[in-house]
Amino acid sequence: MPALLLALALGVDPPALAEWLRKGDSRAERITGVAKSADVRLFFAQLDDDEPEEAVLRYDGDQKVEALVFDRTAAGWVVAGKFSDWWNYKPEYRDGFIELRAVTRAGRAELIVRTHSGGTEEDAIDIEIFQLRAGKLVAVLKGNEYTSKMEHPSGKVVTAVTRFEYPAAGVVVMRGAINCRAMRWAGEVFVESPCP
Ligand SMILES: [Ca+2]
Repeated sequence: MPALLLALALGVDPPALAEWLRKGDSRAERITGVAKSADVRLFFAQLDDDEPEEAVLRYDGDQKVEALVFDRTAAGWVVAGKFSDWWNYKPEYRDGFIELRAVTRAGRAELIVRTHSGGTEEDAIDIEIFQLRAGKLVAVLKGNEYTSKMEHPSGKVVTAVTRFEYPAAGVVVMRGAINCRAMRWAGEVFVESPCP
């Protein structure tokens, strides 16, 4: 993250920044690079071990959607990370861009970020699952969701979709038409596990 962004965002109250983005206040552009946003969402969630909830601010800009993740410290709010989805951008990408979900343990959410990337045949979405540890966002799982064409044994070309599923606490399943990969949380990291 640029030092300037970090410095500007230190002490900035996420609800205030959300208002500035909605109204087109020049302070919003200095912090985010976006002058005004028509779709601003502010989420609070418990992302780490300290008591105050963290904040995630999602806003759209010119052909992109972005999110700032704020950690609350004794010195005030600090930006822990910034994410952006812009490749071949469509407004509906906003909905799945940021997800806050307790993947590995109850009462504490992980941050799931879904971004689009280039491809000719496939519609691919890169997925990263982050945990907030001591103010730093640590990626604990990476993968892809995608739609691809494949030939069925009958000779017919079928569309195969692979999606992330969260069937139980600590379990992530990436299931496609003919493939399945499962990961189980082992306390510090995800490990390969039999597909349920
Ligand atoms: Ca917290």
